[in-house]
Amino acid sequence: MIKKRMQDAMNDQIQHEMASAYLYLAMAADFHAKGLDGMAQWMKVQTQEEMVHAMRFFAHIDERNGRVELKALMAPQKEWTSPLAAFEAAYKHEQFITGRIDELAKIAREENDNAALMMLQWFVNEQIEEEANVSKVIDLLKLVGDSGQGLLMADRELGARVFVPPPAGAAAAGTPV
Ligand code: OFO
Repeated sequence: MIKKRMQDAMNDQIQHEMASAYLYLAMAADFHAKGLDGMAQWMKVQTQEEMVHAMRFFAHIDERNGRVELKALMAPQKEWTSPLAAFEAAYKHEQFITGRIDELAKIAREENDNAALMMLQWFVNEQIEEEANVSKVIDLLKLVGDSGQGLLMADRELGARVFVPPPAGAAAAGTPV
């Protein structure tokens, strides 16, 4: 059975992952409103990934006989001044999430919770990818600068991103995807 301290920390993380999904969905809405449908698609895929992250924590708590407790979500920001500003905000947010995962791993070590530690290893790797993905887009947008044509090309490229659902049952503890 999962210990209360670990369960509480993971319930907080479900809230963080859902807040991430909400933030990226708000960015998608802003991109759609500005005619940047490719970037909106990129953010919608990111939203789906965040939901998968939340469900991994949900499954882990549940499978270890714990109690999932959902918390309130705040309304996200509605508008960003430019695509670069939005992706920079996303990058900053991912760095915050990486810090939360590190904190969870610290709690797991302190509680001698090897099951949680194994499950969290997936997230440690995932956060490297999350930060790298956003960072790549920031580099691209910096290259594009003020070029309208460049922005349209970047929009088309980012619109090619597709969501790959995890295999059935992969939300379980430590299952590699
Ligand atoms: Fe769940 O990784 Fe982004 O926030």
